[in-house]
This record gives sequence, C-alpha cells and structure tokens, in this order.
Amino acid sequence: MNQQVVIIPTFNEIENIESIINSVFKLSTPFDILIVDDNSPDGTADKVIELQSAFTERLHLLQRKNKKGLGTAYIDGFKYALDHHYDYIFEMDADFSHNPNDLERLLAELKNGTDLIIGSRYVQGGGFRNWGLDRKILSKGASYYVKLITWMPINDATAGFVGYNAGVLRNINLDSIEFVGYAFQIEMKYAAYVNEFKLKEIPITFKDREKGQSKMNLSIISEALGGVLKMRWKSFRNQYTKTDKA
Ligand SMILES: Nc1nc2c(ncn2[C@@H]2O[C@H](COP(=O)(O)OP(=O)(O)OP(=O)(O)O)[C@@H](O)[C@H]2O)c(=O)[nH]1
Ligand SMILES: [Mg+2]
Repeated sequence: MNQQVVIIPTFNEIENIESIINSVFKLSTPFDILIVDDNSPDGTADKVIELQSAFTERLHLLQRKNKKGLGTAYIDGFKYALDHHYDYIFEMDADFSHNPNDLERLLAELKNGTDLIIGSRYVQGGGFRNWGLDRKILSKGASYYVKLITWMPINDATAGFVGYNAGVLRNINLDSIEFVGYAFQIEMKYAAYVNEFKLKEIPITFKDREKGQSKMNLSIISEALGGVLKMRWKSFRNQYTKTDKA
C-alpha cells in the first residue's frame, strides 16, 4: 500500500516549509512526506502540524527535542520509513536546492532496478545555479578526495538528493552510520557500495537556497576530511555489513 516517501529534515525552515510540501504534493506521482524537525525555534513543526489537517494521510512529522544534525535526522527518518513499509525512500533538502520535480525521474530509476539513485551535479547534464565559487570548489574537492581514498566510482559523493530501494536501508548496518554533515552523505553511499548494491547517478541542477539561513560550518568540513579515512577503516572491519541480512 505504502509506496514512496520523501524525508525532509528541517531546522528553521519556516520560509520554505509550506511551499516545499506543496511542491511535492503537486506531482502527479503520489509521494508521502516525512518531515524530521529538530525543535526549530521558528515554529517549522507547528506549520507542519497545521498542514497535516489538509494532508492527513500523506504528511508525517517526526519531532526531535534538540538539534542533532542532518545525519541522525535521516537515520531516524529511515527507521520510520522502514517501520511504515515504504518501498522507495528519498532524501531531499527543504530549501529548494533540490527541485522536487526531479523526484519522478529518480523514482523511475529505482523502479528499473537501481538500488541507490543519486541526483548528481557531476555527470553530463548536471550542474549548478547561483552557487558560490567557494562552495563549488569545496564540493568538487570533496568528491575527488572521496574517490582517492575509497575508490568508489561516484562523481558526486556529497550529493543529498538521493533515493533508496528500501532493501538497501534494511540491509546495511544503519547503526554503524556515525557522521552528520557532508560525511553522512558520503558514508551512506559508501555503505551501500561496500554491500554491493547498484548505485547510479543521473543529472540534476542544484541551486543555492534563496530563503532561510545556511547551516554550513567548518566542523562539517573537518568531519568529512577525517571521516572518509575512518570509513575506509570501518569497511575493512566489515562494520557496514549486517551479520543477519534480511
Ligand atoms: N532536523 C535537522 N535538519 C537539519 C539540520 N541541519 C540542517 N538541516 C536541514 O537539512 C537540509 C540541508 O541543510 P542546509 O542548511 O540547506 O545545508 P547546505 O545545503 O549544506 O547549506 P545551505 O543551503 O547553504 O544552508 C535543510 O532542509 C535543513 O533545514 C539538523 O541539525 N537537524
Ligand atoms: Mg541547502
């Protein structure tokens, strides 16, 4: 019965929340939405609760008490999605950097047998709109660095617009995923890769947030630098693999 769900983590996204929800529900394919909010002081969750009366069955909300980072928000969201038996589970930002209209293209790839589909800025046809040169250099640099250390054949390792076949999330060891920022995105792809799931990139155009505050900071970068080395070590020790595969 349940099919696809888009998980959107939020922290202070009051300026985007209503329009991002409406943009997903406007699609001709029915996607459910799960908002994972970390007690945003701007009242993002209250707005979601208000909208739930219009979209009763399809709009879900997980409220966490404190700001605990994007990575753990997704892990909690994945567990919720698996408990609710969704077949296809997506990650998307609330700030319109990812275009909700691309969800249908991503879903089609999962239905065609890809296990983890990546909306990629670094394949033919992909790119950016209005992103600063500093962020571009950082993102591209991170991707080269990840390839150098992990040998994972993915061009956009930090991409946050991705979809999973539920089997991926059931079979990788979610409890071993420890990172919270860009490194979280890398770690999820790497865990799927070392478990021999089929990863694929299709082009998307990423655009800078127009509304709301950026949450980018230096600790996110330093986490990724050391984190990628640690991931390599964890994979040697088989920590991304479940011993009791479903
Ligand atoms: N629940 C939760 N969501 C978060 C947290 N940090 C960021 N987010 C959300 O995760 C998504 C991506 O975060 P962004 O702040 O857009 O990160 P970014 O794209 O690297 O940087 P900017 O767009 O410049 O802000 C957005 O929907 C945020 O609201 C957090 O600690 N908890
Ligand atoms: Mg953003």
